[in-house]
Amino acid sequence: MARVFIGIGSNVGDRHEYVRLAQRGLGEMPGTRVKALSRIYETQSVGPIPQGEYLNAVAELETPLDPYDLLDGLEAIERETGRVPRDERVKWGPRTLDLDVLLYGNRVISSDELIVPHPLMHERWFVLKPLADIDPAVVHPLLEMTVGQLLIYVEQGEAKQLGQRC
Ligand code: PH2
Ligand code: MG
Ligand code: MG
Repeated sequence: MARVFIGIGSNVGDRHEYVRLAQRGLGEMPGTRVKALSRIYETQSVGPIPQGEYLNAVAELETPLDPYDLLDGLEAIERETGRVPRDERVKWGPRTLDLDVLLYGNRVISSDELIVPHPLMHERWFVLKPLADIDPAVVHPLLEMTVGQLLIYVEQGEAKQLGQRC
């Protein structure tokens, strides 16, 4: 069983309904249990494309799925909300539902399909804040800092300098 954290984001349509659908869908993946859910935050969109505000949350899972089967499961839940397939999407564009693998235990993965830890998580308040709600002592395996420490860096505007190792 792996301890996994999933980032949840929605900024199109019935955002609350999509977040609820995500929370339910995560617990319906084979052998998977949702161990904790963060609060839900409304956040200004971050990135190059101006777009509506997001709802963001994080879920902690216990799952027997390997990272790639987990990714398939996340994409199936995204598709239930009508999200367009990966190859037709606008990078950084608005989305009904975005489910990202933030951390998969202490694993470090870098392939075409999947990068773990999520390469921008250490700079993003909308990821670190809900993750710290669940457990601020979780350690980022590349930066060897806790989520609580990373959140302080972000809130002080110093997180970008950490990025070289991710
Ligand atoms: N996701 C993005 C781009 N920008 N901004 C916020 N606030 N929340 C997100 O989930 C988000 C974003 C691409 O995945
Ligand atoms: Mg994302
Ligand atoms: Mg994504």
